[in-house]
Formats: sequence, structure tokens, C-alpha cells
Amino acid sequence: MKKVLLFNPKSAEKKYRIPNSIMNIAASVDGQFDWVIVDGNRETDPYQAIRKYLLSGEFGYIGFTLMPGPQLKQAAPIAKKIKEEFPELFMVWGGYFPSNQYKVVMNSGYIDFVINGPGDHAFLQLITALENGTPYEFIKNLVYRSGDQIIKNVKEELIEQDTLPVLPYDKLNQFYSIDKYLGKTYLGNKTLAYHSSIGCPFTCSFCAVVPIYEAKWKAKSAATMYKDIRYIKDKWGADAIEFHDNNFFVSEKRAVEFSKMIRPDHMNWWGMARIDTMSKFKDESLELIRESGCKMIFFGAETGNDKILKQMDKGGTQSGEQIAAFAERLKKFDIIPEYSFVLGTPAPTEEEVMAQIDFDIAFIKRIKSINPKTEIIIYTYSPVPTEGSVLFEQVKAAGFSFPEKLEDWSSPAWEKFDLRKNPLTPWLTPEMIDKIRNFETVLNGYYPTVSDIRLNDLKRRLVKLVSGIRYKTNLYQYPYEIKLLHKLWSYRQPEIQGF
Ligand code: B12
Ligand code: SF4
Repeated sequence: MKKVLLFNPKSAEKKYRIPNSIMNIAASVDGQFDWVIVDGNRETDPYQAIRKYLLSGEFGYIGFTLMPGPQLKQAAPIAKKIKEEFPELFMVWGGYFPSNQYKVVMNSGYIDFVINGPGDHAFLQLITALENGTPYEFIKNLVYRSGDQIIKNVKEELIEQDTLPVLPYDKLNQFYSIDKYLGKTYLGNKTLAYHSSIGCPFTCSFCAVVPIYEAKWKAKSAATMYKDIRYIKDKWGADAIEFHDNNFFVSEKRAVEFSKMIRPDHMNWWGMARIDTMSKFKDESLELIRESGCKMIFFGAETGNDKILKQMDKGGTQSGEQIAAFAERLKKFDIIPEYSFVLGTPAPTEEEVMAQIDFDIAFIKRIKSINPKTEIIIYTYSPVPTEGSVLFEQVKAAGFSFPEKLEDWSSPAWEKFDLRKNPLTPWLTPEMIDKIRNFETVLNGYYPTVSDIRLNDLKRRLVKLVSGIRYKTNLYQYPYEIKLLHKLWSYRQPEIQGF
């Protein structure tokens, strides 16, 4: 039986975490196929590490996990070289990028299959069929080539997450010490990344989760996640948790049950949520969540503009006033709201796009005055292919299109696009992009993030002082002095470098 190599391309410069995506695939084949893992975050030359395994001649299958952006930049040239040198190897790509851009991936000519969405069943079914020479054409979530056509199979119902095997942490530890995956953050000295639910029940039209999960969500029970977390705590000393779920707080009941379980363990934790969902949580639930160690929660605030919120299809219930009221409400629970905003959505005229940006800059400043502890993350709107959504139709009408070649996706310009920092979107002028970025610099100067644990008090005070006049007088242009300080201290941006 041929072996399986699983590759996690480099995703972070420093704060790499347990590679949960590829670990889910490892768990699904564990005990059935022999597998090894290569983590691009832990190798100086991942291509050579992969090649060394493949030269043994024992491997028949190689799986890559991919987010767009820098992961893709490392993965694409490696995949091409591997396929040239080992053409008989079956190459399978999975994760958010190949799921949403499956045509580009399949047209590259060197990737044999894509798994669209969850691979927990599909990957094992595929390699078992290939191993036995039986048909694979009916496997759900599979994308394959038939002659010159690309066939995208139907989706599998989301799997009950408690039925999935526990991730093979002990085996991962044989390849790369788990200890080094448990990073020091503002939450704790050994922060564990845990993923407790898949998908999301909402349909925001700018979000890459929607085309894949189609408004569905399945979660592990509080008891299952607690058991997993305790295992890592007891064995490797994890003392804090980052929940990487798209939407951890969908169920108040589950959040409350988990909080009760984790409270005695004194672990700080963090997760992502929606403002309209959590606004409905009872005071006693929020109190318990905080008491159990939840210090900060990430919320997609997106914009204070109700018209755009509607265009973004935020479920219809989020409003600017609700965003502001919730920032105020969280003060009494001592939970830091981390609000992410998406600036630069399209509008019929240039003046309207600029007016939207100005509106949100003023709104962000209002939020900061209501609850100064609110952490603000600013993204520039980057389209995702949510075919049929009003927003995506508007985006296409404005002349935007995605690259058609895999190589173009990993070009520096598109890498920046993926990082949502410099979008190649026709409705945004360089002046608008500058305004967004310069405001962000001044804001980050005046309110340095608490998640940068290397910024000491003195540095914080200094950068705040330097940025204060600009912030108070709305003078955002050319903030070179703040940029210089950020550069000198390697100011970190959680949205790119890890939470
Ligand atoms: C952790 C994470 C990061 C971390 C990386 C971890 C680290 N520090 O080492 C950090 C913070 C660095 C990061 C950065 C970015 N991220 Co990120 N990230 C995530 C996050 C929160 C969790 C990923 C994860 O572990 N999932 C858990 C697993 C179990 O789920 P999964 O990946 O979906 O895997 C399943 C399937 O996709 C499939 N599958 C996955 N891989 C494979 C492989 C094979 C072979 C097969 C068969 C199947 C398969 O099967 C799995 C099990 O069912 C996801 C959101 C999410 N909840 O998934 C976003 C997410 C993947 N990131 C995203 C993005 C855009 C980025 C960035 C490019 C931009 C940004 N500003 O965020 C950057 C740049 C990344 C880079 N450097 O390359 C987007 C992708 C959207 C898109 N357009 O496709 C997501 C979905 C967030 C979002 N909602 O927008 N990210
Ligand atoms: S709530 Fe968050 S994860 Fe869910 S669809 Fe909206 S943006 Fe995406």
C-alpha cells in the first residue's frame, strides 16, 4: 500500500500554530494508510524535505492544504516541481483556496484532484479508490478531470463533528515538537489553536466561507472540545486557547457549557463571533464567558453604514447602532471587543466610494470613543466568488475579475490582494487606498494593539504621543514618523501574522 505525504505550506513568519487543516486529513487516514507530514512553517527547505520522502518510492499520494496568499506562493512552485519529478504521484489540493478557485487549480496541469470543502471523508475515499483501482467519480466533494472537462461533484452533508477522530497530536509530535506550536501570546505562554466547528450559518456576501459551506454549521460538543484541550494541557502544558472557528459563538448553550467546563482550568481564551448573535446573549452568559477566561472576542463589525451592511448581507440584523451599543455593553464585562472593518466596498460613483470610506473612518473613531479598549482591524474589501450575491454581481459589473492562472495568483500583487491590503479592485483609486492605509497607521499608532506583547509601556506611550496630534486633527497623510517607529519595533498585525 502506497504512503501519503501531507504538506502544510508556510502560513506565518513566526506565530505558526498546530496545522489543524492538514491534521484533520491526517486523522482521517490514520490507521488506514501510513502518512507523514511536512510543515512549511517548520522547515527551511520544505521542497527538499518532501523530496527526501518521495525518493524512497514508497509514496503514492500527496495532499496540500491551501489558504490564498503566502501559502499559495510557497505551494505552487513546489507542486509544479514535484509533479515534474514524480509524475506518477497523485496530487490532491484541499482547503479554502482550491475549493473556491478549483478551475484555476485544476487547469494548472499539475494538480490531479481538488477536494471542495471538508476532506474528512472524501480524501480517504479517493485514495482508497485510487489504491484499489475502483471508481472515484461518485465521491462527494471531489473535483476531477474527465477528458478536457472539470467535474465538480455534489457536496456531502456536513459531518457531525463529534464523530470525527481525535487529531493525531502524538504522531505530529514525532515529526515536529508540539511544544513549538504552542506560542506565547497576550493570552498565555503556550497558546493552543483549536478548531471546534466547521462552516457558518450565515451568508455574508463578501465571505469565502459562504460558497463552500452554504450557510451550514456543525460543531463539536463542549465535552469533546474540553477533552481534547485537557489532553494538550496535561501533556504539553497549553495554558491558553485561540479558537480558530469562523464563528465560535453560534450557540449560546454550547459556549456556556464550555465556559463552565474550562473555568477551573484558568486558561485564557479567544474566539470569533457575530455582533447580532452575541447581542442576544444573556448578561449571565457573558459574565460566565469572561470569568471562564475569555479575554477578547473578534467580531466582524464590517461597517457602520446600514446600507452597506445590507449589501453585505450580514444576516439583516446588524446595524451601526447595534455595533456601537455592543461595544458599550461589553465594557461592563471586561471583554475586549476586537472589531474588524471592511473598507472600500464598491459604489456607483467615485465620490460615493470615498464618502463611504470617510463615513467609516469617523465611525471607527466613534467606537473608540465609546469603548477605547476596542481593538480595530481594518481590511480593504477583496471580492470572493460568491456567485449570485448582489455584491459580487456589482463587483463584476465594475470590471473586476480573478486571475485565470495559478502562477498569477501567487504574483506579488495578488498575494497582497489576498492579504486584503492592496486590492486590484477597479473602483478603488490609489488615493482611497492611501487614505485607508494611512488612517490605519495613525490609528494603530494612537491605539497600539494589546496583542503585541513586545511593545512595552514606554514604546506604547511614545508612539501614542507621536500619533496623537494626527489622530485628533484628522491629519492622516504621509504618517512616515509612525511608520518608522512601527518598522523599528516590527509592529505586528494580527490579521496577517497570526492572531
Ligand atoms: C488559522 C488561520 C490563519 C492563520 C494561519 C495559522 C498559523 N498561524 O500558522 C493566519 C492568521 C496566519 C492566517 C492568515 C491568513 N489567512 Co487564514 N485562516 C485561518 C483559519 C482561522 C483557520 C484555519 C484552520 O485551521 N481551519 C481548520 C480546518 C479543520 O478547516 P479547513 O481549513 O476548512 O479544512 C477542511 C477543508 O477545507 C478540507 N481541507 C483543508 N485542507 C485540506 C487538504 C487536503 C489534502 C484535503 C483533501 C482537504 C483539505 O478538509 C478540512 C477538514 O474538513 C481560517 C478560517 C477557518 N475557520 O478555517 C482562516 C482562513 C482560511 N484564512 C483566510 C485568509 C484570507 C487568510 C489570509 C490570506 C488573509 C487574511 N488577512 O486573513 C492570511 C494569509 C495566510 C498566509 N500567510 O498564507 C480565509 C480564506 C478565505 C479565502 N478567500 O479563501 C479564511 C477562511 C478566513 C476567512 N473567513 O476569511 N490564517
Ligand atoms: S458571519 Fe463571519 S464567517 Fe459567517 S458568513 Fe459572515 S463573515 Fe463569514
